[in-house]
Amino acid sequence: MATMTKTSPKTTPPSTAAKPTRLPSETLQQWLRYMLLIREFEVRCMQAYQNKKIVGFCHVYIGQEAVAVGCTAAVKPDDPIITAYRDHGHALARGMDPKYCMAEMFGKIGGCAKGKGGSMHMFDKTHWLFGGHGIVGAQTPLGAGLAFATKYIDEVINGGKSKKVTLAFLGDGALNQGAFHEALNLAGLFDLPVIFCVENNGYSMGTAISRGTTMGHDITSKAIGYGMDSAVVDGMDILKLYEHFKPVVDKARETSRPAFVDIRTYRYKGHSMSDPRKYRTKEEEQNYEAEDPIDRLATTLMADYQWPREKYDEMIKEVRDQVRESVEWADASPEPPIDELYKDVYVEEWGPYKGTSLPEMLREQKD
Ligand SMILES: Cc1ncc(C[n+]2csc(CCOP(=O)(O)OP(=O)(O)O)c2C)c(N)n1
Ligand SMILES: [Mg+2]
Repeated sequence: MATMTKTSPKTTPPSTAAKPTRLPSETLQQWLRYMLLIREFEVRCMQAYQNKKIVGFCHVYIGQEAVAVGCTAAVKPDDPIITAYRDHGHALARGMDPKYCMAEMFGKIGGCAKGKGGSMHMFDKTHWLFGGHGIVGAQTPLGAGLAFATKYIDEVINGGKSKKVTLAFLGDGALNQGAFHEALNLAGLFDLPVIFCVENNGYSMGTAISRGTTMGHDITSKAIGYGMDSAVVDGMDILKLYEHFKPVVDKARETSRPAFVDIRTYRYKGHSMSDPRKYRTKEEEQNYEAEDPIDRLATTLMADYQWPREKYDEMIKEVRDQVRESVEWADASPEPPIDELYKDVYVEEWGPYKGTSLPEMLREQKD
């Protein structure tokens, strides 16, 4: 178990980092494609919501694309990831086929959770994505638990050859939840390789963090109390994000210690589909949109890597087609049959439902 003197927590301001190595053009193109995919996916979700193809809660990720794509790029494909309810971006960045993601949005059987979870519950076992959670902060102790499990398996079964790092994403609003503090405390005590990635978009629903919603002016001060390193990173510029986030991941893997990262970002749209955003000015939104993470990366590729404009147009078209196809696929996917209601609730079928499907039970009841 760790002692508080083991590491001296410190905050790393982005400006002090060494000059980044030039990443290959292909890597940047891949990131751009993922960011475009998320943006287009979300735009189509908003349309589908207005057309009542998607119902219930729906929180889109537009503006925050660089965070999911950049952070995911900094870990290995089999490092666990867990997040809150603004989760479509993480699922797509992790490699979920957009058709499974869209079918989940539509509540169809073809969805990643057979249409039983919807927007807030994207799960993908093959891509090590553990949700998608609707209760603010609830995923943070689960993130610590994932790190505990991977560390235990690595040390006890794999002889230290499979060190993993878990990314636990949360919003700035989750900083005030008790579960978050319990998770940080245990992660610090048990030396858990988990990074608490705060997607600090400045708002918890309609309340701005700048109004003083959480104690400590610099949110990284929370990490100090739990004996872990922290960093502040720019979430609107994927190159800067990767440059500062990757060393945090590498260190967590090497030292098996947790870390806390304040990722500065912005959501362009409302908290959810029913939010008219009256609590902030158009000017504020336009200022962020002028620094758009997708435009920024595309500009870098074209200006610094001589990537042709036609290739960008081609990429946009391919992504649009892919998302349109995913909408069509989701639309065509059937509704979940009624006996799905009692499946996937317990590992083993339980109680009165054991061995009997719901339609059979209803039939029996009628007789
Ligand atoms: C425990 C709990 N309290 C309240 C809510 C209602 N609620 C849903 S989202 C939200 C705001 C969270 O904001 P933040 O964590 O910053 O995430 P963001 O929406 O900005 O991504 C609240 C209060 C909830 N889902 N769970
Ligand atoms: Mg927020």
